[in-house]
Amino acid sequence: MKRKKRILSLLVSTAVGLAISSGAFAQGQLEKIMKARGLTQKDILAAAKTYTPTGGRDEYLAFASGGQSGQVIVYGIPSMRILKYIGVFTPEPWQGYGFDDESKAVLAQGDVRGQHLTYGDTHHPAISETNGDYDGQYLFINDKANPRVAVIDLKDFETKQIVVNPLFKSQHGGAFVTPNTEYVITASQYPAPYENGYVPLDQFNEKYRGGITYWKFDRKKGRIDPSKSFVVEAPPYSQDLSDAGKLASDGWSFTNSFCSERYVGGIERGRPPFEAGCSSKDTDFLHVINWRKAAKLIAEGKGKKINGFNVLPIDVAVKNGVMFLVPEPKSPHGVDVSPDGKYIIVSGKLDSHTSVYSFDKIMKAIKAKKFAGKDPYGIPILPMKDVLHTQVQVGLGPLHTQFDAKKCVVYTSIYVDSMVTKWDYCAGKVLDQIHIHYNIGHLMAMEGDTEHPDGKYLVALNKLSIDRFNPVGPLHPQNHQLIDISGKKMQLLYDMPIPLGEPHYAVAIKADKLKPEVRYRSGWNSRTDSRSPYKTRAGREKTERHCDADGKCTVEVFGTVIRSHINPEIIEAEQGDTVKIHLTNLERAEDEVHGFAMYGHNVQLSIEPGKTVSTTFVADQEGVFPYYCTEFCSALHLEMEGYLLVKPKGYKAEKASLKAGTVYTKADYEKQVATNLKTQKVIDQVVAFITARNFKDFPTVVALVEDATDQLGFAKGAREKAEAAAAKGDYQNAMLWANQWWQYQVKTADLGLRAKTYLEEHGAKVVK
Ligand code: K7E
Ligand code: CUA
Repeated sequence: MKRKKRILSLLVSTAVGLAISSGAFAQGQLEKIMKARGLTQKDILAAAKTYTPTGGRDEYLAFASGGQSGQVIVYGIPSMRILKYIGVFTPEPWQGYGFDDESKAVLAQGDVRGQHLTYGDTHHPAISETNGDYDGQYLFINDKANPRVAVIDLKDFETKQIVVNPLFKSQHGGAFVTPNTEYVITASQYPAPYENGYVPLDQFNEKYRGGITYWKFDRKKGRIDPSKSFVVEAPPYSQDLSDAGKLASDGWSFTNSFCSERYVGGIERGRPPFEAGCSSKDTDFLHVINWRKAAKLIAEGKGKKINGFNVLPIDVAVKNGVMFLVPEPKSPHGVDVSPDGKYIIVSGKLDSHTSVYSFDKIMKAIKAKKFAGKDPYGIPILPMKDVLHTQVQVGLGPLHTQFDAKKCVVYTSIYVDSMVTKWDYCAGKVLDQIHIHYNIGHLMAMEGDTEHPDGKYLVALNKLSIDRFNPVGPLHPQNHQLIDISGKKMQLLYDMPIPLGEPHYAVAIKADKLKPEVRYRSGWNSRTDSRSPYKTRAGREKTERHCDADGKCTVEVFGTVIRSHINPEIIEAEQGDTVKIHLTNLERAEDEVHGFAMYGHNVQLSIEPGKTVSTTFVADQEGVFPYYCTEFCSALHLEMEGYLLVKPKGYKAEKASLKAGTVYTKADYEKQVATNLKTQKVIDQVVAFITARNFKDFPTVVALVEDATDQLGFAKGAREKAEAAAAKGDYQNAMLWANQWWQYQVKTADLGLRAKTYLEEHGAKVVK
């Protein structure tokens, strides 16, 4: 009891930040809460390890596959707070992904055989590496269903490119990068003919093929270059996961397979199903590939082109010592290379062992030409016993392995037993086991597949959550479980439900390696990373209507958005016109995003500071179509609105002037001016506060000040218009412009106050 009290008071003093002397009250509070919520000391300890105080940041960022949602999920560790869903293969309206023309062009790159696809089955994200460690620049992810790879730039967490594999008809074993991201590796899964035509299944052995694709990544451009990419042809063995060699095994890659039986099902014809036929042999094949040599052969013209893509045929690969096979236990799943590159760990789903292969022994066997024979395609098979380092009994249904910071220590997911096994692959012994809820697939340790894993935390990515959360219908959330691996025994800390498709793989990077931007350069097309030709400056907004020789007309809007108006606010078109709207966000302040939604046209844009986005549609119905900003961006956000007016063909206006609304007088105008002059005094005080301090030492404040200066400039312009109208006795417009003058002042004050708060919170100093 005494010990328990001591732990408690320690916890309280650290967690609540109170000195021991004043801890008694908090301790009493804590005990009360623990009792009321039924929490144990273990729970409190777990909470202290994951709880991140308000405003706090996480040590790691995880990128998880969103499975068949076709997205990537970004969350923090250890808090397990979701930060973003990145639209990748699936439209995502909040981000305008798949709604603005710029991102539609990215999704269209992923069309397969003329078919536009609006989902993907994402499995394995990979962070770009430099010298075998995450560099935080790019993220890649595969689509298993439609063999594609997407490139996400971690400068802005946006999808920039989708490439389609023109040979494969499914693609699972990727994305995995080589140690300097020279290539992004993806392997086919279900064998199929490379060509797109019909080939009967009785030609399976001869015409159906697997393969491993090495996508050349052009880091300067930040894009994959398909013309320099290639496929190493492989037998129809149902290739599964891959991993790239590193250090000792750099230049090589490893891909396993689960149906070297080459079985073809047909359950409806009375044949045993695939599952029986694909698991009948005791072993399948690990493919060991010298990708560096393969790349050289392709460069020398030793490959051939199929569907316009480079292919290294099996016979050329075999003749040049590019491909070897190693038997691996029954229907394996994961293949993982150790941080030093010396060992390759393979887990057989139907075996209770993991098999550790020695790269050194593999090389020795190859050098000595010590083969156990050849497969039907002439590929040399290395004798299993000669290249095995050890086999360890880890539990039933081992799948994937991740590496700890501690030498030789690894974690393997055990699917059937719902466990994680911690074991030593050098000495070949089990160290610890922990139960998982339920049926773990992949698992992720911090930077756990690099040359320098961080250890600390492990996340179990589970296939089922069953009874772990409040029930929400037959479709359950997915369950990511956070485990503390810093001690000798693993400790379960937290369950995080994710309401998106199956979590396959995830990768976690130290957060301080990421350097995302907070705004775009002005007028930026974020998808091509270049200045948009539609960039529009303040005061240069315009709407044009041009018609071609066939009388087809286009209304083209070059507009801007800034708190709190969309310019233009009225767009006119004739029924049948094509409407193109380009909008540039003029804001420079952090997080000042505007949205743009329009009635009835499937238009929803996200316009982050500096970004230019476009939408194109046909105004095929006459009518009135309001549009508005979809982000609550300021006090007058609801007023951030406008109308698209689509007139019937040949419509003639009765009167050309706009005269709706309230009528204002000289008194109204003068009252508004008095308010504005008072507001200016407040602004002057804030400006005095800022300029008296070393604000130039704070880039965030400098940006805010620039933005505020802009707004104040706009205020000046509006004031001039108001005064000009008043001089002419036009109090209607004088009042409206005086009001607009005030709106700009409010925005200036808002920015100024944000800057002032920042300076106060960051200890700015008074300068002389
Ligand atoms: Cu779900 Cu890597 Cu596609 Cu295993 S994979 S679990
Ligand atoms: Cu911009 Cu609301």
